Amino acid sequence: MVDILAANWYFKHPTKSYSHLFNHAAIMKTLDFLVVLASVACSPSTVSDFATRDALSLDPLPRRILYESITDNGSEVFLINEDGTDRVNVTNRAGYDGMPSWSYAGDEILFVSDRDSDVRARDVYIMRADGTDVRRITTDGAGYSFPKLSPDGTYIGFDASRGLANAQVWIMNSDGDNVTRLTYNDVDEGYVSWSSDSTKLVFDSFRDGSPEIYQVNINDLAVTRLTHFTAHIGDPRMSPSGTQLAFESGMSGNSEIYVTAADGSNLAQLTDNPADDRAPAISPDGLRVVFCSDRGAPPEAFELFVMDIDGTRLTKITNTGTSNLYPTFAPQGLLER
Ligand SMILES: [Ca+2]
Ligand SMILES: [Ca+2]
Repeated sequence: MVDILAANWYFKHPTKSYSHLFNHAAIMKTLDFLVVLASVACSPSTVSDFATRDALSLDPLPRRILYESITDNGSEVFLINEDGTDRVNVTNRAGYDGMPSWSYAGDEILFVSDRDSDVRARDVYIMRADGTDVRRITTDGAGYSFPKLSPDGTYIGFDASRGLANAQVWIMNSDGDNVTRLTYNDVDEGYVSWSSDSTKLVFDSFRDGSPEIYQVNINDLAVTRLTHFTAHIGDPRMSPSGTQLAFESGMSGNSEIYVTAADGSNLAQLTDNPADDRAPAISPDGLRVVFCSDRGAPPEAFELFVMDIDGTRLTKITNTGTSNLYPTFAPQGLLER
């Protein structure tokens, strides 16, 4: 569905842009280092314990985060490290480029852009993670939002109205063919994310009169309601491991970040701040959460924050004074670098 944050899409403020790209050499060097540690970990007894702990505590490279940021060029797709370093503008063109998500291998970025439309209609595109080799996937400009590649690479899940009165949940083949509608309601439904086995899509909807989180099976269209909080709730995101669900809700008075088990049980509140805390995503190892918040930001602006899965070690990682939206951690392949 078209998110509340969408109201900020065209909100423009001056900001810096960066053109440097992924430091692949450093990634490969660290990979070699971890291979050495892993070989040590295969040795007997206490050596393996120490080697494992050392490998974790060294945290050789910060996790990489993909997001949309509003700049002088309108929205752009950006990458940034979880410690706020190495911020890169991947798209760097006038017009809308946003709602980015990773391919499972982390080598490509799916996103929405109006680059080929005279009327700012948005289609789905894919590019290499360094911004090169942009390929157009859809051509009808049908209001595509939040496209996500399934972990097995077969499908793209998304929401769009496609001529209907409300946004609904759809899938299409990864090349844009065979568009199939998955939900049938007269309310907005969307902001999809995939289950780890590529068979289900989590989404938010007002279908039962209040905003809740649901899951649809792509094979038989069976829908399961995951939350029963009867309070404002949205921005659901299944964790890459498929074991945790992150979302925002106003159930405690204002928008806060929450995590549950994948079935909606075991609710945990991670933030407690009068600001608007939105759009959470969990890291592939389940240890960290990235989200956007207007705490300390100018009106209509959102900055990115990262915290541990228990809400501790909160760090602000952007400071643009504009809106930084829809963050997501790099997939496992890039995390274990
Ligand atoms: Ca742009
Ligand atoms: Ca809050």
